[in-house]
Amino acid sequence: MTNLLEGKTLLVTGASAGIGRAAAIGAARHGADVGINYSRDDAGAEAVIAEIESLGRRAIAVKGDVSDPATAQDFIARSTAELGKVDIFVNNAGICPFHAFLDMPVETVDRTMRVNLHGAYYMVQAAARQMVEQGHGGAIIAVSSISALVGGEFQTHYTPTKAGVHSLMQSAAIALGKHGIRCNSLLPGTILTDINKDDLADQDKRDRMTARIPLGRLGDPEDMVGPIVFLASDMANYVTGAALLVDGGAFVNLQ
Ligand code: NAD
Ligand code: RM4
Repeated sequence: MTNLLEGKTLLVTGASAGIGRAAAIGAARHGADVGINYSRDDAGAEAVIAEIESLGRRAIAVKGDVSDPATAQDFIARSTAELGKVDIFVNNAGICPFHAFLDMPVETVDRTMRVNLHGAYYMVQAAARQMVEQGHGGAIIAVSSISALVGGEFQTHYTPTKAGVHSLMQSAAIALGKHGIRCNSLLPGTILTDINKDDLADQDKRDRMTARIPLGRLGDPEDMVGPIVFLASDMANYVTGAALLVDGGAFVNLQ
């Protein structure tokens, strides 16, 4: 294991499970102290904190719903008070309640936009303010998606939020470049987590999705760790406004 994040403090949202959990623990393995936001799962968050501490790193969990702007202020303030600073911010929290287009409930559209897009905006802004105040730059990574580039029949509310967070990274890269803060998007393909457990319980769909992937398998949260650590680390010093597709080749596989 490298120490690419030695001496850095990384914060990540929605990290009691899935990709966020893998990012939090993976960053600690690479030397970072870690603050996690989570919405509901106290036991999951406690387990992540225990694992990070067992690696000899400091960790804090702060509960809160990212769709509330106050959660962003609270997460950044309490993490900074506990861990001293914020060097890297990973915006990961997200939902995808799969549903058909023509009868999509208004509440489902609103909630998905509020969590995925508004939540990202408030969090990224709060993290950036802290980084600017500290005065030594930083790195921001948004977990966008392959769905920023391609559509989904049951994701008409979701895919615009993933295109939106990537667009947020592009504009933030411009706004924050003068402060030495890099902003990039991670575009995962289909990764086996709770978000798509029900959707992929449909074996036909699962087989179709797998068949599209040149590397021959769906992704695992652990597959996201290297790309996130790279974008977070000084190895990516001249990378900003970029998007890194991590999908086993699914996107390019037309025929
Ligand atoms: P997941 O369901 O395991 O994780 C989502 C996390 O976000 C959970 O910990 C959940 O509690 C948290 N969360 C949900 N609403 C929240 C809120 N209001 N406030 C705070 N936290 C909240 O699924 P995942 O696949 O790990 O998803 C993480 C991110 O990765 C999401 O943004 C998702 O869009 C993105 N993504 C996932 C895939 C995939 O195939 N799994 C692919 C591309 C992008
Ligand atoms: C991703 C992508 C995956 C889906 C998840 C929920 O962005 O569309 O295929 O399973 O979202």
